[in-house]
Amino acid sequence: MKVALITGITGQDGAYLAEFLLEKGYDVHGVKRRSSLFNTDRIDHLITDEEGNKHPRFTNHYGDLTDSTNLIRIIQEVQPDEIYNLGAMSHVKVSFDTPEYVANVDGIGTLRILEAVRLLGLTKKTKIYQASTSELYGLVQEIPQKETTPFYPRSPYAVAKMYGFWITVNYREAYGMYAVNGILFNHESPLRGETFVTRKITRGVAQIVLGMRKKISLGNLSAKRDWGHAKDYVEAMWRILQHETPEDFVIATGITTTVRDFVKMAFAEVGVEVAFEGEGVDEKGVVVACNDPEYQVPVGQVVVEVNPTYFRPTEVDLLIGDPTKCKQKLGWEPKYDLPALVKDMVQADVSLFKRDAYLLKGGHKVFWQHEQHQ
Ligand code: NDP
Ligand code: GDR
Repeated sequence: MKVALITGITGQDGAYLAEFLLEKGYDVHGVKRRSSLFNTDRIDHLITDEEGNKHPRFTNHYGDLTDSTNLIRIIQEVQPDEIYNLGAMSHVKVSFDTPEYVANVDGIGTLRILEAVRLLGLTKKTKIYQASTSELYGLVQEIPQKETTPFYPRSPYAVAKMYGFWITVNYREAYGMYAVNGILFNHESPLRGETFVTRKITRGVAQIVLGMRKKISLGNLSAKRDWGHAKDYVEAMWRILQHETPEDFVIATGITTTVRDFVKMAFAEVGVEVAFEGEGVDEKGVVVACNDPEYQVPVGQVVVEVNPTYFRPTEVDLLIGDPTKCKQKLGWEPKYDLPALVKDMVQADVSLFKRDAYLLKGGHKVFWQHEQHQ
C-alpha cells in the first residue's frame, strides 16, 4: 500500500486528491492548520463514515508550512512514498496585502518540504509534487503557454510560486530527487473557495434566482482564463508522479474564456439571459430574458456591476495553456469541458442556497459570509 502526504488537505484540491488516492488504495495523511473555527468541511466525509467511524486509511496531522520542525516530524512519522505540496495562501489579490507571509508559505514552505525529505534521507524513497501555477506566466510572452514559455510573474503570489518552482527543479537536479512541478491552469468545482471569481459568480447566480440578492459586484470582466474541473486536475497530479522520469507538466484545457462569458454561461444554466452594456467601471450585466418558470428575475434587472475594489494592481489578462505534453506523455484527458463545469457549479450552489431561501421565506434570519478581499 502506498503512503501519500498532502499539505493543503482542507482546500479544494486537497479534498479531491485525498478522495482520489483513497479510492486508489493509498494510505492518505493530511496536514491541516489549527483554526478557531471548523475548517474540515471539504473532508469531513473522509475523516469519518456515515456511522461516525474513523476512516482506517485517512489521518490528519496538525501542521503549518511555516514550521520546519513540525514538517520534519510529520514526514519522519509518515515516511511517505509521495508528497503533494498543495498548501498555500492561494489568493492572488490577497497576496498584494500579505506579500511577506505569502513568500514564507508559498515560497519558503516549498523549500521546507524539500529540505525535510533531504535531511531525513528520503531522497530515493519520496516523490514530491509541487503545486505550481499558470500565474507564473503572468504578462503574456507566448500563446498558448507551454512548459518552455518564459515566466513573468505579476503578483507576490506568483513571485513566491516562482521560487517554489525553481527550488523544486534545483533539488531534482542537485540531489537526484523525484521532485516535479505541475503547472496547473485555473481549476474550479463546487468546492472552490467562495472568493475566487467562478464560485463568486455561481453563488451569486444561485442567490439571485432564489430571490435572496439583487446583484453581484465583480472586478475585471475582460480577464481570460483557461478553466477546468478540479476533479480532472487532481488526477493529472497523480499521473505526473507516476511518470517514469521526473518532469514538469502544464495541465490545461487549451480553451480560454472571459469572466464576462462565464457570467453569461452561469446565468444561462438557470434560464436567465444576461447582456452586458456600458464600458469600464460603468459596465453592467442586465437581464434580457428569463426562460425558466421556476425562477423569476425581472427583465431589466441589473445583476452584475463593476467594483474597482476587485481590480488588481497588476493583472494577468490572458491565460491559455497547451496541454499537448500531458496528453501525449501522461495520457491525461479531462472528463469535464467548460459547460459541464459551469453546470456542476451552478446546480450545486442552487441546491446549497435552496435551504437558506426556504428559511428566509419562513421569516428566519439567515447569515452567509459576504465575499471580502476578492
Ligand atoms: P485552496 O486555497 O482551496 O487551499 C489551500 C490550502 O492550503 C488550504 O488547505 C489551506 O488551509 C492551506 N494552507 C494555507 N496556508 C497554509 C500554511 N501556512 N500552512 C499549511 N497549509 C496552509 O487552494 P486550491 O486547493 O485551489 O489549490 C491548491 C494548490 O494549488 C495551492 O498551492 C494553489 O496555489 C495551487 N494552484 C491552484 C490552482 C487552482 O486553480 N485552484 C491553479 C494552480 C495552482 P486552510 O483551509 O486552513 O486555509
Ligand atoms: P486567479 O483566480 O487570480 O486566476 O488565481 P480568481 O478567480 O481570483 O481570478 C480570475 C480572474 O477573474 C478576475 N476577477 C475577479 N477575481 C476575483 N477573485 N473576484 C472578483 O470579483 C473578480 N472579478 C474579476 C480577476 O481579476 C482575475 O483576472 C487562481 C488561484 O486559484 C491561484 O491560486 C491559482 O494559482 C490560479 O488561479 C491559477
